[in-house]
Amino acid sequence: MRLRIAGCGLRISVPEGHRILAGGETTGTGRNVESRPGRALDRSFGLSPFQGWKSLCADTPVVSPPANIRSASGAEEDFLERYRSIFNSAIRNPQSAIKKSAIRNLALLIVASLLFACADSASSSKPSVENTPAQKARAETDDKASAFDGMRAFNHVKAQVEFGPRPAGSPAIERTREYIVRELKGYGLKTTLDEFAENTPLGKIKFKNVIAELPGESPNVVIIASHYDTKPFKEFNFVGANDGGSSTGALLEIARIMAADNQIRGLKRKFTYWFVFFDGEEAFCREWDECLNGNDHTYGSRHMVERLKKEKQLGRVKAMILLDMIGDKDLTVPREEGSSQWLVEAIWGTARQIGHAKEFPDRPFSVGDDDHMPFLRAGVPAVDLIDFEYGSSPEANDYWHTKEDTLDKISPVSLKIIGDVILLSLPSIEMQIR
Ligand code: 1BN
Ligand code: ZN
Repeated sequence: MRLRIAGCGLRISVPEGHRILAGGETTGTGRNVESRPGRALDRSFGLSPFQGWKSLCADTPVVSPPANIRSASGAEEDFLERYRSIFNSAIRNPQSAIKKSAIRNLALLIVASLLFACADSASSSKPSVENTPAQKARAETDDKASAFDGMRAFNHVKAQVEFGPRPAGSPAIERTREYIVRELKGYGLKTTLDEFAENTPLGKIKFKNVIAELPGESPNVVIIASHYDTKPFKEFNFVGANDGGSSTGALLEIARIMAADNQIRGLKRKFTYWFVFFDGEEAFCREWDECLNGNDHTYGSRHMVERLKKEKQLGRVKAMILLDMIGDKDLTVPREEGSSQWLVEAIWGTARQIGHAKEFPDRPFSVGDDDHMPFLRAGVPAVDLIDFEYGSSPEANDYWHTKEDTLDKISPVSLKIIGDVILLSLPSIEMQIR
């Protein structure tokens, strides 16, 4: 049973078998407290008084004692004893016992729950395991969105556009990089720069990939990535609101949410995550395959794969998810055919489940090449989420690589759809990785 408290959308739930009395007290047998299934204890909040209670805001996990302390530990016994005594005395002497002991304990519970719920409001995606059919059904209806903030992501796009054109090696990309690094470090993520130099059609250029790490239970890695450079054009100011800006904005917000899940809620993900911002995705020549025998592009992703191979670390990377051009107001992300199909199934399946089948249509699309390809070629499962219908009419792509790729074409709603779909796909992706 759940109590809703206006304000922060707080819900307080009562163990099965208990009812909420008119005065706010709870009653019941307490028999379900010991037997309730649940997920791991959120250690960061020292929750022992509330173990066994499903609680709080919509995105709060069931907080139950781990199996190893459920029957034996002193804390658990204390908890049970306190509630047994309240309920027993309530039955013996309903007037006085409920009023004194139960009200005091319920008040304590409400105050602590409020603190917990409000601290929790910046966090996001739910843990993946639902135990009973009822929990599964509830999870399916509750889990339609994450805490991803579309407006925050949009403001990151705006900030990038304000730096102006950001080709690899330019002063503006340096400022963009400083902005990205400042954000990532602000989320508490260990952030490193991988610097390298390559010959390009414009001579030797220095590139820098930005990598932020969120450690998980396993050293094995899932990469979520975007490129943050923009394509150089002499004839006009190309600010790449969608192409470079949108995916970078969305990735920063995904990183913030996942870091908050870890730091505020104490949730440790199964896998280590690397949030990777690639430099030098764009070709310096006008056409993608025009120069350097078709190698005038994807400088950052090719470098990362080569480096991981050299350092014998590539085997740790179990999946790579690439975002590219995902901010269009008219968001359409068809299934990228060259991508690993199990990742496509996981992501498009989640999109359908949470009500975004329109933005993630089931029809195929082939991008040919992008930053996911070096990973695929090296045997790493990878997927590209790219909306290549970015234009003046639904199927046109006439804003791509033009001066029309500006902030007014970008929507915080589209960015949030991408953020929600990615964050809510992760449990299914993690489950499929051995
Ligand atoms: C995506 C955005 N790409 C470049 N800017 C990769 C790409 C290259 C997509 C050629 C389609 C064709
Ligand atoms: Zn481009």
